[in-house]
Amino acid sequence: MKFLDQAKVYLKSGDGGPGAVAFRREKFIEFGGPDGGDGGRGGDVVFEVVDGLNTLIDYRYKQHFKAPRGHHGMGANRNGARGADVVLRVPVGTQILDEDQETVLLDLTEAGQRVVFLKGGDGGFGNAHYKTPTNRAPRKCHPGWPGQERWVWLRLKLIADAGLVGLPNAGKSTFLAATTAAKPKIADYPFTTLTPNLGVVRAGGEEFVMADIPGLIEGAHEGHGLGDRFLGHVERTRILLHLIDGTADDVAGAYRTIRTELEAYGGNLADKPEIIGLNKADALLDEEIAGKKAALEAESGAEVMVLSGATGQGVQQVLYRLLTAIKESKAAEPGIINAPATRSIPRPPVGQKMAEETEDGLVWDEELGDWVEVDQGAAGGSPAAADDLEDDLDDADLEDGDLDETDIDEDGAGDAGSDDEDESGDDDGDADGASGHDGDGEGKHGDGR
Ligand SMILES: Nc1nc2c(ncn2[C@@H]2O[C@H](COP(=O)(O)OP(=O)(O)OP(=O)(O)O)[C@@H](O)[C@H]2O)c(=O)[nH]1
Ligand SMILES: [Mg+2]
Repeated sequence: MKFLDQAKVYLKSGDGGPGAVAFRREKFIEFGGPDGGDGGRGGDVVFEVVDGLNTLIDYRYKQHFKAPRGHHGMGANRNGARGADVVLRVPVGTQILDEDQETVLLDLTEAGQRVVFLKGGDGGFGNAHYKTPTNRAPRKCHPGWPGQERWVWLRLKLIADAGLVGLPNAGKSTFLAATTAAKPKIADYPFTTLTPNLGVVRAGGEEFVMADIPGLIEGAHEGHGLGDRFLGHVERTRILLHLIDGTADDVAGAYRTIRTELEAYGGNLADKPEIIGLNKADALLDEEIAGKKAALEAESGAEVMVLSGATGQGVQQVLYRLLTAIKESKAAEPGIINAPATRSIPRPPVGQKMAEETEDGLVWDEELGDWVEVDQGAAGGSPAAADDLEDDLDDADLEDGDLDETDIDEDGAGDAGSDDEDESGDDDGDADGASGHDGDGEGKHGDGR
């Protein structure tokens, strides 16, 4: 099954059904009175956490979820039926984020959990409800209350006890394959792993879950390589195993690169306990091991374990360390590790389009296939652009105006205005700036932004 860990969906709960206006009509019963029933409630939007699911792939194919409205009321005091609920089944570890991708609205961490996220609107009253001693034949009913609607992001953060981090090719997947039954892809080129893998480690009669994520490179927090968004999958782990390729020349540099990325990612990652492993020891001479271990220890200020995922050397000791730390952490904090909302470089998930513009002033450029900054100058009406233009115009006037044909002509009064440019002030400047692009500038730009 394909892996997808974020999706944007539209949710709407059902509107309430309208009440009815009806009167009892029966032979020999005069003035039977109002008997319009109430409308039914609209359906709710419900999240249900299911076991055995570890992807949000279903939400790539269907992104709009609308619960049906409540049925209308009817005569003879019959109330409308309520609308059916819409149930979204999500994997354990899914967070529901607001459109800003920062506010966590729901954190679904337990299998079987069921949360009503949007309530359906209440049904309206029928006319039977409105009868009073003074108005015994009301022709009034309520149309029902609307449901709620909103766009939300679903973000899956896998739940594992230990997480593997490191540069590409550090041997993370090899380590996972050696210690668990998982069969991740392993190859001697960077970015072999494209999506996270989970495996269950059995050590010393106990088990824990380990997560292998794609490698990080320098600048991952700016979107380089595969970016840092897969780091979300180790946010809930209790400990990180940081593997360093021993065959690399600069092991200290490799360690530093990853630490920088962990810090840049934010959340709780940089503060997580970490075990440092100098990997691929089988391919190194003893003196190389000693030198590189010392370099790493000097850089990190912590103990460095030497191992080889390929031959199994030192692996048991690492597992034992991991298990001990996990047990300690579980004793101190039995619940699932809280994962704060972290925002990585927004990228539209495959097959989905994101909002036109992000808060950072970035727009998605279809052709470039990347986020680009909004060109403030092109927007025309921005004060900075207007000021620049004003300066240009002033300069041009003083120097007998190269710009005359282009911009100053349009002002008409440009030359006259230049005499008292200081008094005429910013307002003119703004108007000029806008008029360069479209005559009625301000209002238009105001709407546009
Ligand atoms: N000699 C030796 N080679 C290893 C060891 N562990 C991994 N390798 C080799 O290193 C290469 C990369 O291993 P992977 O396990 O795919 O590395 P990774 O960290 O998962 O890489 P990405 O998924 O690209 O981030 C493969 O060719 C492995 O055979 C080891 O302990 N010793
Ligand atoms: Mg890998």
